[in-house]
Amino acid sequence: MEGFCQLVVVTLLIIAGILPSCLSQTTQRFEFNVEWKKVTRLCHTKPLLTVNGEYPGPTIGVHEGDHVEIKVTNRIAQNTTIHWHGIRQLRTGWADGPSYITQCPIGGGKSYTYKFTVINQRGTLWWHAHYSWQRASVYGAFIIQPRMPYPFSAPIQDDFPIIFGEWWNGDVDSVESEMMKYGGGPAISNAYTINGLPGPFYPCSNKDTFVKSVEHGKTYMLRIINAALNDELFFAVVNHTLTVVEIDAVYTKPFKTKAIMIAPGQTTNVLLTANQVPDSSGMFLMAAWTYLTSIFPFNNSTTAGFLQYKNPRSSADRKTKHPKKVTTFDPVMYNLPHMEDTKYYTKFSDNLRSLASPQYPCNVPKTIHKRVVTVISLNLQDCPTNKTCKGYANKRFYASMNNQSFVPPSSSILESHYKKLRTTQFSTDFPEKPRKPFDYTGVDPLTENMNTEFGTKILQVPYGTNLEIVLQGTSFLNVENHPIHVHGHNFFIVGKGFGNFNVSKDPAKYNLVDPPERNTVAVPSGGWATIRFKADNPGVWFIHCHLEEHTSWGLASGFIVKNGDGPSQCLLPPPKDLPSC
Ligand SMILES: *[C@@H]1O[C@H](CO)[C@@H](O)[C@H](O)[C@H]1NC(C)=O
Ligand SMILES: *[C@@H]1O[C@H](CO)[C@@H](O)[C@H](O)[C@H]1NC(C)=O
Ligand SMILES: *[C@@H]1O[C@H](CO)[C@@H](O)[C@H](O)[C@H]1NC(C)=O
Ligand SMILES: *[C@@H]1O[C@H](CO)[C@@H](O)[C@H](O)[C@H]1NC(C)=O
Ligand SMILES: *[C@@H]1O[C@H](CO)[C@@H](O)[C@H](O)[C@H]1NC(C)=O
Ligand SMILES: *[C@@H]1O[C@H](CO)[C@@H](O)[C@H](O)[C@H]1NC(C)=O
Ligand SMILES: *[C@@H]1O[C@H](CO)[C@@H](O)[C@H](O)[C@H]1NC(C)=O
Ligand SMILES: [Cu+2]
Repeated sequence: MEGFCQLVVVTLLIIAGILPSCLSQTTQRFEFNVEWKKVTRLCHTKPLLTVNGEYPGPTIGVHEGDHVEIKVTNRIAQNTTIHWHGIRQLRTGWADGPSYITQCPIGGGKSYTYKFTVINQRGTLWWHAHYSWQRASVYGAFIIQPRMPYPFSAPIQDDFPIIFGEWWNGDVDSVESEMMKYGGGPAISNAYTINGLPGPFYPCSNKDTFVKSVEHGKTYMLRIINAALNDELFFAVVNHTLTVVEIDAVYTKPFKTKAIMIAPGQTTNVLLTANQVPDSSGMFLMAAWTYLTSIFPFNNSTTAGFLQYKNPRSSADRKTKHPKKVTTFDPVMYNLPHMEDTKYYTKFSDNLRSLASPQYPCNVPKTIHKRVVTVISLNLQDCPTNKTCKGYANKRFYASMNNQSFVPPSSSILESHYKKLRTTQFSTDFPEKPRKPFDYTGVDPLTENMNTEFGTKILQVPYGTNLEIVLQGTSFLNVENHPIHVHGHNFFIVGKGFGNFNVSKDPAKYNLVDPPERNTVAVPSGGWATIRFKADNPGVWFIHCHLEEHTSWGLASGFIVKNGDGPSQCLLPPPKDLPSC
């Protein structure tokens, strides 16, 4: 069957005359060396895992329609993989990157070339390691230039990435291994960063501050990426308004806001016009801090950088070359919402709408073939006999979807699926609704049995299935906003709300006209979100919470999209250099 698939592909491509035009398309090649590099922040020097010694890693810049080949060479003793976050990977699931889902990891000293074509996507995405917690420092921007002019009129003077991350003074690998060993929460990071720089509010960090110079009267596009491991963030620029024009590489109806909320895994393009009158320093602060919905410890601190006006209209001479020393901190002045301002987040996310223009239509499935309702939950597992557990009440933390805590297999699910291997490494019986319904957001958590089941259960759907997934948050342990990321597909967020999803009244309120299209949805804290998409990409696709601690605890699953009828609906054969386990 698969052989037949391949044969037909080539034959039909030649008949259709597609092959020659494919061959003449632009191929963009990059080389990524995953290697250690000594880096100092907050006066702490440590070996940091990097790509090509850069932190953040190199920006990938391509054009819509380009074919991309990135040769990743692993120059460390540990395994690694890289994920091109948000790239659809149409029929090229082998290049998606999540370890043990679509590939075995790249071992030390080995290389693997990720090959894919950027089809019908434009804007800001990003890439990151997808092996254990390596993405703490192995990440960078993935920018797709459009073939057509922007659908907004403002002439853009310049555009630049604003990538949020987290810095630990210590070794990040041990943060994860400690957490998994004792079942407690992870050690919190020492700083948030903008483009790898914590900024002036941290000790010994004034010199590590991101500064972008701008010209008065000009408009800039900020390509904002949240690469932080475990924290959702608010971001704002003092005295400037932001106009949101794109999320997750999809244009939106433009709207103005004083601040954005961005969850790990998400990207947001905003326009900023440098139209303020600066003081003698010529500088305006930009800052990010936590959007807090969890009771878990977090770093109550602020990362900041500056816009530096090139020609301050103020008469005073500007002498400072270094960012001005900031001593007072006033979030209101900085345009930042209060950390626990869920109302602000709700209003902000209600404003996100697809552009839905003739050129950029919003192809939301109006009808569905299958609805899956999944509870996304934290869990408190009873401690194994004679073990020490450092979660709550001498138990250990886990997380789950429909009470299934995902255990990664030790070989590639995509490879097993493609080769039709008989395996007990995974099964396709993920429960399509909660087996034991309860009042998800109303339970008094600590009186409940919060244990979970462990396994590697995923869904399987035929090619072309219009799939609806209701992501239902819970009050187990605590209510919390979870950024759920789907690989291989964009989806439409057709509905959301607080409390429990009600199938007899909520679907009637769905937005099937211009819902936001993205690859990562921040599911309301103590509420639910419904996503819809056409499963039109044959392969195996990971779904998981983009808070890394929750993925480690098992808040993940996945789905197989089977091959369709024609050659254009078949997964391509695996590349020759695909790593093996
Ligand atoms: C949190 O942020 C402060 C700066 O406000 C920093 O000094 C500290 O190291 C950070 N980390 C922890 C674990 O508190
Ligand atoms: C922002 O604008 C207000 C007036 O609208 C002014 O009082 C304030 O000083 C400005 N802040 C900065 C940092 O320029
Ligand atoms: C963060 O720290 C500030 C200053 O210490 C404090 O006023 C505020 O309550 C803290 N916020 C949270 C959510 O802990
Ligand atoms: C737990 O420890 C006790 C005392 O050290 C021992 O008798 C018992 O066999 C242990 N149980 C298990 C399951 O290892
Ligand atoms: C989840 O599974 C565990 C282990 O089987 C069980 O004890 C618990 O009752 C289940 N919880 C729910 C909500 O289904
Ligand atoms: C769901 O909504 C219907 C219609 O409004 C209502 O009758 C029903 O009680 C609701 N169910 C729950 C569990 O709240
Ligand atoms: C790397 O991955 C392979 C394949 O899963 C595994 O056998 C090996 O133990 C891993 N190596 C390290 C250093 O973790
Ligand atoms: Cu989560």
